[in-house]
Amino acid sequence: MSAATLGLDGTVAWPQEIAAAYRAAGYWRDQTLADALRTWAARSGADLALVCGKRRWSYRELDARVDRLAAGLQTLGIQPGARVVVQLPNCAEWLVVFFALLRCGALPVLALPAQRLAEIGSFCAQSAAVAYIGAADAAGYDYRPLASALRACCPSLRSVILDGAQHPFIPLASVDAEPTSFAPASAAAVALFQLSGGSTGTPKLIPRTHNDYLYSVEASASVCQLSRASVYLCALPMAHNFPLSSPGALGTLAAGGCVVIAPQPSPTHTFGLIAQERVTITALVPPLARLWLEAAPSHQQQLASLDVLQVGGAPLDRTTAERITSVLGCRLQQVYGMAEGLVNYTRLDDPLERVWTTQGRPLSPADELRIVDAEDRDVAPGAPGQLLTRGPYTIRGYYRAAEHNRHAFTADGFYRTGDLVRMTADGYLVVVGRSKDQINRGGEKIAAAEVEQHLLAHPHIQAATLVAVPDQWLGERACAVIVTSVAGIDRPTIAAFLRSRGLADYKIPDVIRVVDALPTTPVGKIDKRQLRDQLTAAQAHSRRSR
Ligand code: OOB
Repeated sequence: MSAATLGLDGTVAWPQEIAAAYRAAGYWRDQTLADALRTWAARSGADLALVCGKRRWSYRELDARVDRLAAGLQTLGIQPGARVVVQLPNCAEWLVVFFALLRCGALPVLALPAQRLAEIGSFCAQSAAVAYIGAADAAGYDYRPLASALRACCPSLRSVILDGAQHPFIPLASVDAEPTSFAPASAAAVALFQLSGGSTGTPKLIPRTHNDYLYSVEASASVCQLSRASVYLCALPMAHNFPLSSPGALGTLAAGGCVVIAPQPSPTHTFGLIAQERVTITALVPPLARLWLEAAPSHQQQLASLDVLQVGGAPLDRTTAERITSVLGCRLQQVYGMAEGLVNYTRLDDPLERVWTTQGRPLSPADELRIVDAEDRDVAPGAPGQLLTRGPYTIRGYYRAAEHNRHAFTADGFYRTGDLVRMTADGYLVVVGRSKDQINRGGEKIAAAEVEQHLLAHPHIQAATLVAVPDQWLGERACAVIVTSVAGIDRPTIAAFLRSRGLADYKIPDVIRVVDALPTTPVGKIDKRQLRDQLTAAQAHSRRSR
């Protein structure tokens, strides 16, 4: 940690001279995100800012609602600097809550609707959150028991605010007060927390400052050529960095466009909206892009306004990439990004071959990339290696995680992405694999260690490991390989056990394999590579013999 400074608040700041250089270059403008919304509202006042169901709000209306909620949050005692875990489904309230917290100086921790007590409890504990803001129910799930359990297990939580709930919770609609003014926050301070996909037992909090986040939002809007005419469909969960900031909902507002919010990303929930609102751009993960491709031929007319489809979050195969351009009749943009910062885009005027076969190049001229071998030595040009990066919107450390940061960052502040990439002669990245112990289940990230810990808590599981197996639809699925002395430990038993421990559904292993012993490497570690190879070969064999 030689070059960076560890703040008293548990965040790692950029070294002063580098921060000064980012300001001098105009990347950091020292404006907070809450002030940015004010600027956008002053510029685009009467224009349509967002559409959600029957609600159609102008920029002025969005800004005014944010003012009232911010004042209401203050009357609840939410102070500047306080952390608040937000877990809302895609809806207009998501944006109002997000900006209202920023306006009153509080720091939203952006949780996903799919996360459950194990994850949300850990975020509350790690951030010492004073409040949780969620929904009573969404997509068929009742969040009230989770909210009650949080109250019981997180001593720092003082307010549990739920949209659509009554006593004993605080109904979101009741949090309202006459607008008031707030002391300005520093744009160099942490604005919000993203969550890491992780490779360790506990997902880490990613502190993003106003300066770095706003820069990535505005620069992304410019690379994606967003304008007043842009209509962005927010179909992926809004808390995720991709639909929020790459350029996503925030980039659209920065450009004066309109954000259309879809409750779910399936064709049933989106194609009608695309036609009705004349959507021009949206973002999907590869499995959803494939789902859209299947449904598109019979709905061609509905998709006529769609100009750009961004695909990212997980590897996109060339066949699907080609079909996006031919079947959907729109431009494809590959996006390779991470909640920690760095985002790469293919450019809208790139030749098709490049768009089909690479994951883009960095957003910013100030993004620094190194591709290195196991000893951190630069590999030969074009050779694959581990990607390290630092820059004006890539964090220098996870929140309150000094020990973990020692491994996750180099001494001179490069973030170890855990991705294996190669760089083409013209500076584009191709993601070829991964060195981190993670499963990328169609864009949803699963830290193997986290699930393994839960599996090992089962009284009849003596050894357990989680590995990725290839899947035609999702790219990868999670396979738990376990050693157990008891017959009849099957997937339903394990799924019920993991759910009872509060683990999100997407982290529950898709496949369970029982073995006598786990293979080990010469130093005695579990040999995941061997297991992966065996499972992949067995899968290919059973497919051939079917
Ligand atoms: C995005 O962010 P996260 O934090 O959920 O996941 C980051 C990781 C990357 O390190 C990489 O392993 C994988 O997801 N990934 C891709 C990819 N985009 C992300 N792997 C292959 N091809 C791609 N295009 O996933 C994210 C954040 C902002 C924008 C886009 C994606």
